[in-house]
Amino acid sequence: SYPGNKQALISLSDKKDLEFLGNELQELGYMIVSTGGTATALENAGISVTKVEQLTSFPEMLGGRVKTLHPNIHGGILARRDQKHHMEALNKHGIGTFDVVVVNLYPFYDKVTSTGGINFEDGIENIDIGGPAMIRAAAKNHKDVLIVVDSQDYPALIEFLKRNHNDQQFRRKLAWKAFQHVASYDSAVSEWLWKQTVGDKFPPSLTVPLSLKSSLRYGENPHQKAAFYVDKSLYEVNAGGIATSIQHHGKEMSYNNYLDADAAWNCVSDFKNPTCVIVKHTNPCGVASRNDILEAYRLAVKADPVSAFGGIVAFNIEVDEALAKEIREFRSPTDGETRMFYEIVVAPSYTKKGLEILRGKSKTLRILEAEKNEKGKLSLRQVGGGWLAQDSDDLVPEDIQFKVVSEKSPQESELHDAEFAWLCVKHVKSNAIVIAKNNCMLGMGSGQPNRLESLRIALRKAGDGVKGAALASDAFFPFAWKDAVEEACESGIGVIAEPGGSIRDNDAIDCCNKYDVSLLFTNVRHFRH
Ligand code: 93A
Repeated sequence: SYPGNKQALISLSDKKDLEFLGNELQELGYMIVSTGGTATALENAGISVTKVEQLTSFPEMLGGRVKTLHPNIHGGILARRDQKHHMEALNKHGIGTFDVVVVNLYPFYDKVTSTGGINFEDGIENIDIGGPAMIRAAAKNHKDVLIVVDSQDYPALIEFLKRNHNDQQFRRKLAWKAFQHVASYDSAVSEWLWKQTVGDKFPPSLTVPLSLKSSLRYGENPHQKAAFYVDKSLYEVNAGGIATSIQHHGKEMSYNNYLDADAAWNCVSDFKNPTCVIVKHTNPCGVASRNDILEAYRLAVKADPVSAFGGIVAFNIEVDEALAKEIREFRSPTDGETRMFYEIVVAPSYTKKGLEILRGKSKTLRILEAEKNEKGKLSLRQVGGGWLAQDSDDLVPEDIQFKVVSEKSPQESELHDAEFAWLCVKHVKSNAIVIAKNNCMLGMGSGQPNRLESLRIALRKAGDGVKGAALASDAFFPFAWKDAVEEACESGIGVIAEPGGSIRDNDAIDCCNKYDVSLLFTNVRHFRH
């Protein structure tokens, strides 16, 4: 031990930027103490390091299970510098204090979720014990020990040490982050163990800690305070989605922006062909798929230009120069003059030129780059005093059988239109009706407590386009005659897709037969409350 010297304890599984950290600490006069692999990596980088074994006079034991769990380590972390008897005890046993502790943990989550997975014993071996003990000890004693668990914080740590100004707020923030890190780690372990116990049975164990990503200016309305939390365990492995998106430009994302961007991104990600989705208030108001993405964009706007104005535009393919220009220049079809205005553009990637052009559209336009959401995730909704959990609705038309129940069978193109409408309707708030044709949404009705009203709204929006188009309904029609089915048939719709399952299904079938309309039952419902 080296009483009197400034000491840093470093034990890292993820050795990213270790060389930078080691060099800077050495420069600042720190003695560095490390565990096996970390010590080797430091030595290889030409940085002098003391091995933990030299301090503990114990070898790493039990195949590495016991490396740092020793009073010579934990005494040096936990001792209160302002308590005489603490410091006397350290002196008596020749233990030096640690001023800086830098630890990240065995990559448990990565290991157990790696393709193919790992067996139970290997899972157990990957549960880090010594690491969290050091992190918790240092975080508890943060008044005198700086605890760093994220390589992104190395520069700030070095800055802090150089400034040599005892800012307790900085120390507390690091300690907060350290406990978040350990909590997220432990919840990953507990969730994995739960799965080892019950298999993939529902419900899952829900211990995922949420980590503050950012405070938001306000919530849905200016008088509501708000913040954005991310699922820490997912965040760390980058499971895609809006929470981990990169913002390249524009005004700060708001609470409503996140909701809308999420809706748009989820919807556009469901389509395979090049697609543009425009969302307003979490509902897609324009959807079009085309090999020519410029045309898809124009069609998506034209579906409902009034709603699209101020909306969120999402693409499932890269935004290049030509597309960015089109987004920048396109004039509202309502007056042919006003350039379209948007809150957000979200896409999987941008070319350099594309990004540059979009940046020029407006100062405020938020430009997001997002990765596809992983499927099979939990969907959580809050209710007073609790949370509702369910599997996310991952079904796409390929998973569904469109069964013909009418006398008339749809043509190939009509069936395709029905599938397209079906994929759109899944993303519209219930009661949801979508009218589509030729890979383009023509009209939609959303959120009405009465399905007939949703239908009428959708019909009005679709206008003349209704003739021969496909209609999708997220749930069955409770009534047919002199109700939604008959009004749809009278409007000239060519094919209707709905789940079926009503006690009046036969009325719907008879009605479609009377008007010579094809009716498809999907057996699947897409309520979206
Ligand atoms: O097996 S442990 O639970 N027992 C320990 O005493 C211990 N001390 C540090 N794991 C332990 N560690 C972990 O080793 C750290 O959390 C870190 O992730 C890793 C660094 O090992 P190395 O420096 O040998 O690569």
